[in-house]
Amino acid sequence: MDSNCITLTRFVLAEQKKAPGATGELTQLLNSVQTAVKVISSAVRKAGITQLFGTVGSTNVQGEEVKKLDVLANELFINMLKSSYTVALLISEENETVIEIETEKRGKYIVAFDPLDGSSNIDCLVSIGSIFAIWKKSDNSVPTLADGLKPGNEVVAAGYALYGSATMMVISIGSGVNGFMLDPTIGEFILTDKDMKIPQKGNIYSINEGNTHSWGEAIKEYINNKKDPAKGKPYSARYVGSMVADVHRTIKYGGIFMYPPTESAPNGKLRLLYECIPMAFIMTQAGGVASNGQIPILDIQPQKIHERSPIYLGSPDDVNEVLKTLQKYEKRQ
Ligand code: AMP
Ligand code: P6P
Repeated sequence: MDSNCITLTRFVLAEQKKAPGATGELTQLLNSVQTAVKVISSAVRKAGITQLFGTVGSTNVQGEEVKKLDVLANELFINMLKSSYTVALLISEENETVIEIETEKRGKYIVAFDPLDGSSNIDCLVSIGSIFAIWKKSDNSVPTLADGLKPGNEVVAAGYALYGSATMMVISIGSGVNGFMLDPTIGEFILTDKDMKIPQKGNIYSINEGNTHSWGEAIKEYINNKKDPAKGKPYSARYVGSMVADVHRTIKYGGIFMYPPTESAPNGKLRLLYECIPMAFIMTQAGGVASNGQIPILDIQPQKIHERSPIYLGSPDDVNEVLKTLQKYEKRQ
């Protein structure tokens, strides 16, 4: 046992001490997220035994079947964040409208989160995750919906938890990306992946090829090129169907993850505020690129809390290649 191990709690506190004038509110907020993730991790790992698999018989604002673990994860995030006295407004994938905070409990941060992403994979034990992004409210006025519609380039911190073969939290507070593995024997996240950086180029593409029929010509050409030995060593295809798992692999190994527009999702399927923006913030901090096909994800001005966006993210060389192909077809129109 390392008597001087860097826990997530210790790491965040050390980072706070480098921030002039910091009151400790952001640290408290990040620690409340950490607590929610630890409980979710425990619930996910024993869901089969405690009858937490299955559905609650309702659908959420996205029209998706709500799983029991979705409800638990959402309640955990809301309760831990509300009781941290650090947030003014919450936006959850599971809630149709913004979640307001009682005046006496309000703090200065706004958090958008997907409490359990990839929940269609829960019952077959495939990796799932939680995703969050944190902004600072610009003034002390009563929080309104407008406070929840900030662009990704105003994010203060973002992160995800991956409930995979191990539980890992990957976070960025604006100075790089760090990964922490949960040691269940002591209930602490331990720094295992310091200053994560994505390779400049990879050899893996990640996209749902079941949608091939409804891709644009540019994506069809790009994916065909990745498979064509005449164009170079073919890439490997990897697709989990849980954004957190696909993005984490992309950061670790390089390559590209894409969810382009499709017939059933003309603006892409992934939600801008609590999937695309946090993942784009982390990817950018890790030296990668994240675009909606036209502009960086972080530059998009959100209009609605559940709006969707196409997303192309990963190694700079790979994302820039797909953007060049998109622009080539754009010019032809
Ligand atoms: P606070 O008053 O503690 O909420 O912090 C004010 C600002 O200081 C935050 O919005 C961050 O920009 C910075 N800061 C505070 N805590 C941390 C931390 N743990 N890591 C990095 N930056 C921090
Ligand atoms: P599809 C999970 O439902 C999710 O929101 C993301 O985690 C994942 O990347 C995507 O949808 C998968 O969507 O249409 O490929 O099943």
